[in-house]
Amino acid sequence: MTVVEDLDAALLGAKAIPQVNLGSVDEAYAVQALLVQRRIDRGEKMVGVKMGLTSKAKMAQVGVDQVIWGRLTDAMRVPDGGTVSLEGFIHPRIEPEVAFLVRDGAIAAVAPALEIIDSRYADFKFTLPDVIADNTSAAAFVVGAWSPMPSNVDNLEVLLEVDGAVVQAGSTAAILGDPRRAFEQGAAMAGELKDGWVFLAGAATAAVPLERGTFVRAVVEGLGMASVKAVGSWGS
Ligand code: OOG
Ligand code: MG
Repeated sequence: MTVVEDLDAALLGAKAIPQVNLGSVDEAYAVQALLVQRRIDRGEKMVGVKMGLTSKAKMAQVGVDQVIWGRLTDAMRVPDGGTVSLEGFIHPRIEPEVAFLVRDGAIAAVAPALEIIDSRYADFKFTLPDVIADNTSAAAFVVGAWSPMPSNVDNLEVLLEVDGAVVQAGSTAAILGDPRRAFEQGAAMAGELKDGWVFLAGAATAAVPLERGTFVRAVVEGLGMASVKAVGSWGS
């Protein structure tokens, strides 16, 4: 099987595969495009772009120190305050994000967000090309209420709470110094950002395992929160 088929089978069967050790970043983005195209062919729609490894906390957690980007589809979107079924995930983690709403190639609004990542590789272990090929571990995301862009978006406190307890704390300053920089880089890397798309700037803190039955919130100073409840169990 090809790498695209292997990654797609891992996604559909919720079963991790060994690292594939792709040779180059260009090859990896080509694999990602084909992988997501399979989802589009199954009826999903592109609804945005996500950045990955835009903070040192995230780079350190996965041992890869380059900014990457991936694709978001409507099937990954979970309503704010809704529930997400862990059925179908391999070993999900959750992390706090800042989301931007795209209009005319620019930022039209900002919202607190959560991303659920679920590497299709065993033990969440991958190289830079491998994680790019795996659509940057994208699995699901939640976007809170949109606000107009505040004057300060580069130094807002970010909290990740599980069942009311703070488990990660950081600042939007951790996202390339300013999450708007992630937007600029993402726009250049993705080549195109369409009106109405969601743009996730990348987590400001490390991710934590997403456990069944837990209620998770991302709280971003001045912007409010995004929340989700995890139901069902994962793993095989
Ligand atoms: C890669 C995805 C990174 C982020 O916000 O930095 C990412 C991973 O951690 O598996 O989504
Ligand atoms: Mg993320």
